[in-house]
Order: sequence, then structure tokens, then C-alpha cells
Amino acid sequence: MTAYVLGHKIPDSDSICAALALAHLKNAIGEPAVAVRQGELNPETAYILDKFGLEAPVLKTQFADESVYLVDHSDRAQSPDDLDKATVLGIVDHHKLGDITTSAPLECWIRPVGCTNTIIKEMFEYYGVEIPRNIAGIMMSAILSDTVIFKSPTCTELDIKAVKQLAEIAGVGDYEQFGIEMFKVKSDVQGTPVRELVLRDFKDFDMSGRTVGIGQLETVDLSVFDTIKEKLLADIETLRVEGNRHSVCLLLTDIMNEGSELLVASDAPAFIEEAFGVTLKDGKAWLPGVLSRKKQVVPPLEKRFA
Ligand SMILES: [Mn+2]
Repeated sequence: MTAYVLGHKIPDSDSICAALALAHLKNAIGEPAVAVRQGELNPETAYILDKFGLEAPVLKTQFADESVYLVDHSDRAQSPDDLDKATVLGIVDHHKLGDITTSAPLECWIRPVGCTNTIIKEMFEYYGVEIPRNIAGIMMSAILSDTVIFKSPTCTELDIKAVKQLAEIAGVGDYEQFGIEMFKVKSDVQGTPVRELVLRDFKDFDMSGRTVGIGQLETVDLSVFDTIKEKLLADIETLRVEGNRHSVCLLLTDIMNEGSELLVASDAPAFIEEAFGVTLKDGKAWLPGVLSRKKQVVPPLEKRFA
């Protein structure tokens, strides 16, 4: 039986590239697998797949009576709605352990590294499977994306080592320059509808029974948001009400100056202020050094909501 390999809802580059890479590895070891996606590709991921000549996984959101491998998440909030009706064969992830449970033993590769693709690279080595040039290219790209070209506090030596080796296989000479080009694509927000930007990299978190949505937009130049910041603020408030969320936070991350502007819509903004030790001004605050949602934004919020 063919297993489906899928990343989280509103997939980012890691979720898409990890699904493709793991499906390739599974097939290579005689376990039929197909990569699928739970949502639309973002422009960065489209750029990566185009660059290395790979087709996007097909869209699939229902998995009743199917077998699945989950990559880049282990939270029900980020999984397919009917996951309970599917068999989870395995999880490959680098986030905090989520709330997915299974009724049968599963294969689990969860490590505190900067990117799921770093773990998948180790899996290729474990099974002694050669990584094809184009797969190596997308794996390298995903690691550069997730680690913000090694600047994120989530980045480990293993991630850097993986990028160097994958770049060599993929025939990419200057991987840092490649990473900057990739982030320039990510920074291009001109003409994109505000809601699309808010949801481009958006995740809902269950924080002690309250839903908190956190979006992040990474850019090489924060000034691209100058003319739309007020619209972004208005839209996250609409999104908060629509989704019955306690709070919605949007991080506008400046990867060159290494920090994020936090935009907040909340029932109780004091929760957010206390979590980060800041005072919001018109729903905004600068968070110096904050690049990682996973390591620097979710934990303090969860602590405050506990
Ligand atoms: Mn990831």
C-alpha cells in the first residue's frame, strides 16, 4: 500500500521539500510513497522547485483509511482534519513534540535541529541511499530557509554540515548567495493581497485551550511593509474574530538586521506584552534578535498562557 508523505497545513519550503525527499528515500528502500501537500505553495517554495526542476506534490487533504508519514510537525492543529481515520506510519520533525498519538507503533525521527531536511539527510545516510542532485538542491534550500541562512538560533552544526554536503551534490557553488536570492523572492510582497501575506506562513497553536495564530513574514528589507502595515494590523484583527482566536500575532522579520517587528491583535494584549516583556504601541513592538517563531516566540507565549 502506498503511503502519503505530508507536511503541515499552509506548507512552507521545509514541509514541501521534506515530503519530496522522504518520499524519494522511502521508494528507494522499497516502501512505496507519494509526497502530497495540504495547501498552496508559497513563492519561495515555487522558486526552489523551479530552480531544481521538480514538480510540486499534488494537493491532498483527506486521508481516511490511508497510511501517512508526517514531516515538519506533530501537532493535530497542523495535521489533516481526518488524521484520526488514517494510520500514522511515522513522523520526521524538528519541532517540540505535539499532541498526535497513534494506536500502533510508529517510526519516529525527531531531533532538535534547524530543519526537517537535516534529519532526512541523516536518514539517507542511515539507509545508504544516494541523494539525487535535484533532491539535494531542494533539501539544501529548505535548510537555508528554515535556519535563515544559519542566522536563526535554531541552527545547529549539523544543519551547516548538511548544507555544505548537499550544495556539493547539487552543484551549487555559493550557497549563501543562493540563500540571499531565495530570501529576496520571499521578500517580494508587492501586489500580493494582504490576507495572502498574513496567511503565507501562518500556524495556529493551542495554548491551554485558547487558539493563538502566529504568522511570520521574513524579508531582507523591512521597509517593504511600510505602506501596508496598517492594513496588516487590521487584517489580523479580522482573522482573529473570524477564527474565534484569542490572539493573532504577525512577525515581520528582518533577516539582515536580525529582529522582528511584532504586530498584535488580541483579546488581552497584556498577555502578549508580558510574554515578551515589551509595551505595544498601536499594536506593534520591536523584538530585537527574534528570528525564530519556534524557539523565540511560541515558548514565551505558551509560558504566559499556561
Ligand atoms: Mn521546518
